[in-house]
Amino acid sequence: ADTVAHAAAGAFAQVVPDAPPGPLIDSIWTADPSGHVWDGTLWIYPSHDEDTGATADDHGSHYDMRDYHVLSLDSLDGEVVDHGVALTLEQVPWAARQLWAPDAARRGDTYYLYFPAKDRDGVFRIGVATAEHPAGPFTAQPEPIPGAYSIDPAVFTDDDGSSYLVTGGILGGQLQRWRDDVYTGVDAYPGLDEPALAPRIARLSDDLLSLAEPTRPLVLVDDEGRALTSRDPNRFFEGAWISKVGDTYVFMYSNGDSHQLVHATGDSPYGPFTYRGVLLEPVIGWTTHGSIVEWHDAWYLLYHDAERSGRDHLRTVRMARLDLRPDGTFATVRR
Ligand code: FUB
Repeated sequence: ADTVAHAAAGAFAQVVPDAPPGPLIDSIWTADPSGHVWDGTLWIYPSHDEDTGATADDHGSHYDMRDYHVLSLDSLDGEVVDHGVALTLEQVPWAARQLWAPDAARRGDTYYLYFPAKDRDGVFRIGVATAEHPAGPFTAQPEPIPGAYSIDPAVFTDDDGSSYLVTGGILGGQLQRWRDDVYTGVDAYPGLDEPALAPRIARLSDDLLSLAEPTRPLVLVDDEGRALTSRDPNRFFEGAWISKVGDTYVFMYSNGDSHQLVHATGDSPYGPFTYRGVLLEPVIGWTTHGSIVEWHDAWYLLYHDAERSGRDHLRTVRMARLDLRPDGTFATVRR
């Protein structure tokens, strides 16, 4: 893969910036950044947005991505490196279109890229590909991961070495078309006063290529332990991410309609997670999605917006410093 260096000018915002921090990269459109610090380097696995001419609709057909690039950053004031194409749609035997938000993991000397794509029947599945280097090139497994579905895979590895895969997204992400791990093809949403659709979580097998157990719902609750309902503006929409801060598990996600990232905390990766508030004020653009990384003894938020293009599906990855409060929650990053 060809390697291109790009200055990360102004990439690091204060907690309360006057304007969004500068793009991490402006030579390509990037979104949905998943960050991992490995051997001191921040590796970023984003979606690679392109304008292919696909018609916009409620199912997100215009998010018509065809490959992945991997980015890296060696130091806080360093340059963002675009390591070029790491995996293409054509290299995934089962995938037909729409390489949406990815994540990555490492075990031993092997790197794993998890990604959603629509199969030839138009159903979002979750794939995995492996590489010997964090930037790839990645080789996809011939079939999607059995039992995993919908979009936005995120892998969390706990202190005991167990890794968990969390997925899900409603509307274009098709979570509403699954019941008890079976694809129904029917859009079925709970009533407004019923518990909202929940993302799905399962422990991964030791080789990180399959699920070790059936998925279960990751439930979000309010201060009184009641499940957030479909009516709740902070119900889960998409963009799951789990971090561990001390002994507390932090679940970050997009609540969709308000274009915010929000967060919840819990005592187990399986949840339940109690809603704790807004992490990032509304972005420009319909979607928002990101990750939390600890790097150089500080916490950072990676996220995207559509401010630079003015078009929902042509997005830009940014990074802002997070302020960890004494109670283990994060202060809101204001824009
Ligand atoms: O990038 C395509 C989709 O948009 C992602 O999978 C969602 O999280 C949203 O950001």
